[in-house]
Amino acid sequence: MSRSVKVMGIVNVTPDSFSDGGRYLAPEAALAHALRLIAEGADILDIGAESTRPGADPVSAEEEIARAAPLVAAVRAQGDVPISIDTMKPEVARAAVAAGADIWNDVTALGYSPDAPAIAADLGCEVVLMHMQGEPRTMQADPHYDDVVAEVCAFLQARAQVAIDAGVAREKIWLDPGIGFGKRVEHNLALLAHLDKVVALGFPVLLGVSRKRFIAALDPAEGAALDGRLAGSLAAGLAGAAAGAAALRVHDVAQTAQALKVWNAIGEAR
Ligand code: HH2
Repeated sequence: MSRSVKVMGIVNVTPDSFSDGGRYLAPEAALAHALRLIAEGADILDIGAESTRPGADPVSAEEEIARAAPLVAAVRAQGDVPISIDTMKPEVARAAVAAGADIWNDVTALGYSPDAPAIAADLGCEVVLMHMQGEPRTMQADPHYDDVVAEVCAFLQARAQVAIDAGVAREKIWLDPGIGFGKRVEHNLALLAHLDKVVALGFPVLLGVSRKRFIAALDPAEGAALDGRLAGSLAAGLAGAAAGAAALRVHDVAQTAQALKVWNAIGEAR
């Protein structure tokens, strides 16, 4: 049986993202990058204007909107690929949806401000609710769990209920275990090994493993450099696909699309 796992291509318009910060900050470079990812097979584009890497400096809503909204509008003007806005701030989500975004990807699972769930309902867009322990600046200082899989599942289920209670339609909700967000290597591996438990919560699951640091921890020699993490990103992404992930959030769209094509073809031959 084959499943169609979507590829979400990452477009970071930030000066400091961990893997591609600064590269696509200029509007023309960002649009060209977005269009290249679509040509390479991205089913969704995830546009982010604030880095969430450990230790990253916060960005004002005005600055985030100034970076992201024109790009959302420019991509929207070129076609109808679903666009997601990677932000924790409701006002940025609102501006991005007004510019044509379809999905609010929120690493705080609508927890940035008390009015975030109601604003998501009002916007009527899809929402990605991601798990994070702590906040980006300090989350890797000392993450601790008694049972990481159970705690992440309980958190995601609770946040989905908060969203539904605020008026977000159930079918518009995605869940994401938040690989690397307040998690040690063993926590990330446990979540990947038991991703089926997150899938069993009954919502589509988005998985972000692309170029993340746990890959370097498993292969320090190759993975120290970001461009040495592609093979590990593909391995982790396919493990997620096999566990039932609905979409993979990736930097390397062409390579991920090819890996999924081969994986799908094998599934179809079964
Ligand atoms: N990871 C990052 C950012 N946003 N959103 C979701 N839903 N899931 C993730 O795993 C996730 C995310 C971090 O990656 P990146 O965008 O490359 O870096 P930065 O946050 O430094 O911009």
